[in-house]
Amino acid sequence: MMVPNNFLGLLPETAAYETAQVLVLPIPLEATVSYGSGTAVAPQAIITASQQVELYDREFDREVALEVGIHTLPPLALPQDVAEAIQIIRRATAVAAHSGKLVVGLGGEHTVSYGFGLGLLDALGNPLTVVQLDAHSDLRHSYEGSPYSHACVARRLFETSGISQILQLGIRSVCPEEVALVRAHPDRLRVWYAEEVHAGHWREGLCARVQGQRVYLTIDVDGLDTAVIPATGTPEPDGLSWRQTLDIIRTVAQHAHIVALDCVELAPIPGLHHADYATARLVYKALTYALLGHSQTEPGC
Ligand SMILES: [Mn+2]
Repeated sequence: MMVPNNFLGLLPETAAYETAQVLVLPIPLEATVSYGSGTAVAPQAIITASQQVELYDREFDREVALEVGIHTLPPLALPQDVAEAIQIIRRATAVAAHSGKLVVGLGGEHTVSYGFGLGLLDALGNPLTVVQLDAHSDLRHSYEGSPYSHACVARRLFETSGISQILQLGIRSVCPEEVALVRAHPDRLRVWYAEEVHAGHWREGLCARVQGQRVYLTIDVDGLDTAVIPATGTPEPDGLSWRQTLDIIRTVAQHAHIVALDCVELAPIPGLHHADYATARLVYKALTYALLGHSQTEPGC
C-alpha cells in the first residue's frame, strides 16, 4: 500500500484540511546558506522520515495525530529573490494562521522564520514572544552582505514591532555585535547559553519570561547536539540533548500558549537518515506539546 505523502503518512480522513487542528507548511527556502547546503530538500526529507514515526505518544498515552488531525499543505514555490520569498512566506503563513489551526512551518533555512513571524503577526496580532532553540543568536545586522541571511533572522524579528521579546536557548556561537545587542536590551532579549542549559540554570527564568504569553517557537536543528542531528549547514559542538530539548519545549507549553512553530536548517545528508528521522520526531513532539502540553499537570517552576 502506498503511504500518503504527507506529514506522518496519514490517511485522508485524518489528514483532511477541514477537520485538522494542525497545518504543516513546507517552506523549501535555500537562498543565503553560508556553509553546508541542502535545506531546500529538507521539508520533503522530514515528511518522508515522519512516515516512520510511531503515532502513539507514551507520555500522553494516545495516538495524538489520529485525534487532532494534521493536514500537510503543498510546498511553497519560492523565487531566488530573498525579499520576495519572505513576502510569499509571510502571506502563506498569515492565510494558514487565520484558520485558527496550529501552523507548523518546515524549513528551509532559518531566513524563513522572518516571513513566518511576520505572517503570524498579520494573522494573530501583537504581541508575540519568540522562543528560539539554536546554536547561533542570529542577531547580526547583516551577514555576507545580506540583511536577510539566516545569520540575521533574529535581528529582523527583534526589529519587528509586535515581537515583545526573543528568548534564546542553547546558543554557543555569537559575535561581539550580538553580545552587545543582548546586553543593551535585557528587557527584549535573553540568551541562555549552552553551558547554562547544561547546568540546569534556565527553567525558572524561562518560566517567568513566558508565563501567560503567546509564543512562536522556532527550532533551528543546530541547537541540538550534532550526535542527534548532524545534518545541518553550520554545526557547533556542545549542543542540547534530545531530553533537554523536549524539557524546554514542554516547559514553554505548560506556561505559555505556543501559537505556532517552525523547524529549520535541516540539511539532509544522503545515507544519514537518522537526522531526518530525529527532526520529524521532534516536530511531532513539539506540535503535541503545543496542542496538549498545557493539560499536563506538572509542578511549577
Ligand atoms: Mn543556527
